[in-house]
Amino acid sequence: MASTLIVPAHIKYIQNLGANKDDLAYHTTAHLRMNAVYWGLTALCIMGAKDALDKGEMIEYVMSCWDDEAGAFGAHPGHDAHILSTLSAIQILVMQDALDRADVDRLVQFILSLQQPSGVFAGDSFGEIDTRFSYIAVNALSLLGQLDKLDADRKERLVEYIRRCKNFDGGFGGVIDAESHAAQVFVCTAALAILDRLDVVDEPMLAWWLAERQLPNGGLNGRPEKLEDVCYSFWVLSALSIVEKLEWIDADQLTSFILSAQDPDAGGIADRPGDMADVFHTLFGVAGLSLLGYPGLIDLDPVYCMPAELIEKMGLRKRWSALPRKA
Ligand code: 3PZ
Ligand code: ZN
Repeated sequence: MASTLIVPAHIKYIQNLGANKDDLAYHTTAHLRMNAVYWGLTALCIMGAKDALDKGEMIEYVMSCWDDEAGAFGAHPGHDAHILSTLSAIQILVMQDALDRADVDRLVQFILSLQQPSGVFAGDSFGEIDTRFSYIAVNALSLLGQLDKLDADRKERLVEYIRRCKNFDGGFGGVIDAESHAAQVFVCTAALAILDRLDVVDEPMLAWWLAERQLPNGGLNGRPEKLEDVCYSFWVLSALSIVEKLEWIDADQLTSFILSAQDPDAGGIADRPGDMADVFHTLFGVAGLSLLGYPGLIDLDPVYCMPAELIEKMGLRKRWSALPRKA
């Protein structure tokens, strides 16, 4: 079992993901491709290896996913636009310093068109709702420098909807009356941070609920009675970071748990030890390690899940804390 982060293996793993275009897996995951590119690129950035993928090719791929009818990005060329692939595309363009390629006005129109009368955002024109999409909307508007297009009335309706997703335990659910779930806690807390409305969060109660997610094996679960999973390292740690209570979990134990989910041969990180690695858990594993102060990694902004230096430079930094990076 690996006791350190095997950076070269993970870089190679991410480079290989796009290489086998004849693989069945490449085609069955086309609906996730734009997100996968963001997950891979961000993981590389955190490991200080941003240039391991070709920048020009990546930008052309993103632009080939533009859905001109909708005015936003799909997950793969020819796919319908969705807010999730649109945020990933914007994040990639920002990280590759190519946001000038985006049609900002049409993107803003697309995003605003998804807000429902209740204040919440849908993911696409078919109208599935979930607080995830509200976070995605404010994150995307903010990265585009257009958060002011969410006028006072829209903003108030959104904040009220998020407030109504808050539960007695301090956590948040994905819709009103849904049970608290760590991923929903992250999206609601991060959305409120971007909107400068952290007053809505019951911070001590939420930090307590988040700290209780750590299990005896060091891993974190997403809600009571569930199994640990590497991706919750990020959902839970980022929310704890925003409420400045990262010290409430045992960092050494969680670090060991994440490291034990690595595939030391093929590279990549799985949801838990022994399972198959994927790019999603590879990103959220290294993102968690970055917030835990793991040596040699780049600082991550937990609100945007992008390199902290970049978010700072764009003037978008919100309140959060990280553990001191170890030598
Ligand atoms: C995974 N999606 O709906 S998904 C995702 N999950 O697109 C991507 N932890 O087959 C990968 N579980 C792997 N590569 C899993 C993204 C989910 C999250 C599922 C998962 C993660 C445990 C069961 C939802 C941002 C975007 C999307 C999500 C969360 C955050 C799957 C199952 C679902 C999905 C994709 C593959 C196992 C990778
Ligand atoms: Zn997971």
